[in-house]
Amino acid sequence: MNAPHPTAVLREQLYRDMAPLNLTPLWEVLHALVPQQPTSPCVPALWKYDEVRPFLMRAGEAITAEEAVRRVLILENPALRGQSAVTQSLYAGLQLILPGEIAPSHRHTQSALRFIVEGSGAYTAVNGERTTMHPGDFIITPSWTWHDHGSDAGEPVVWLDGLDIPIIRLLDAGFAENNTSKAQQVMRAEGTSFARYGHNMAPVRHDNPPGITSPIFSYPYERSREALDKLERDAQVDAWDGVKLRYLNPLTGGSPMPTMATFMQKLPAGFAGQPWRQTDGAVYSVVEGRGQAVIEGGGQTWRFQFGPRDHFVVPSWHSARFASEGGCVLFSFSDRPVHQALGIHREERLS
Ligand code: 1HN
Repeated sequence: MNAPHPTAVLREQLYRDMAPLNLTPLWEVLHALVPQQPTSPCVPALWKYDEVRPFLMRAGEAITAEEAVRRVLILENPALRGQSAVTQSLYAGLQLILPGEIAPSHRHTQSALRFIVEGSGAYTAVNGERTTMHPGDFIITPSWTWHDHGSDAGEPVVWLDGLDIPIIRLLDAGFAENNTSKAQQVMRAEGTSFARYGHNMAPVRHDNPPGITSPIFSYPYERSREALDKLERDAQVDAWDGVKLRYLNPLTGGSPMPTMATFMQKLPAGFAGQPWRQTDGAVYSVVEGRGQAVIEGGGQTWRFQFGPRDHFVVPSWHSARFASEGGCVLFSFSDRPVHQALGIHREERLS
């Protein structure tokens, strides 16, 4: 047997001797620390609503919204089990509220979005104003705003929650507080914020200077759908995205909240999209119609057949392309504003 090379011995001895001082050599990990391109540990994943819904309803029998505080089944990335994360930076879950229930008022530094998946008539209250939920509506709960949910509906209501929990955890900047009352007091009539800021107009002397979150907290599906339909008919359809719009903070042109961007897109009937990739991993909620996503990364290929209310995730720097025979509508969210604020956002259109 050959004696170990003297430099190898020297190095092993160095590593062992300095370990008690919490010192470790960079040169052993440099390549992994600074990869030539993103090597996300996340994997693409699909949650079929038909398979998930029975478990949501069982959760409805197992625990009340009030006892749970939030009755949610977390969509965990299969490669990140136990981390309550759908990507390295984002959390996603499906929340159920049953008729007559209340999810009590609280606030936290994590920002949250809601995308209504099933049922109408539940409400969310944010900063003193209630908004009634309808499928396809997009609702925001900005950082540190009081929020509670309730339901006077005659049916179960389910929505997708998207939060920046892993980002706030990374920064160790999480604070939370419970309200003294279960449901916050209503201070404004429903629809006031939308009337003030949701029609390409704003109050002349408003007390809301442009801030980092949108003054609109509910973006109705009706309006988004109308815009997509018109553009599908009358404008050029993008070969990668179909017809895709992003949601706005109308006072700044930026994203509705500082950590998450949201999008709604329509793939016309017969659409067979070109592939793309981007550094922001994204979570999709299928609103209407059916289609196919082909996602590639790390030498592997995933093919997802999706239909209404299904959810799927496209991790950072995986290539993705979409196709739809009959046409479909997709909502999505990602951490793009963070990438953009840091000047590290990249996207590529492949073909
Ligand atoms: C939260 O406050 C809600 O308000 C939903 O509906 C999911 C997950 C983690 C932490 C807070 C909500 C949440 C959450």
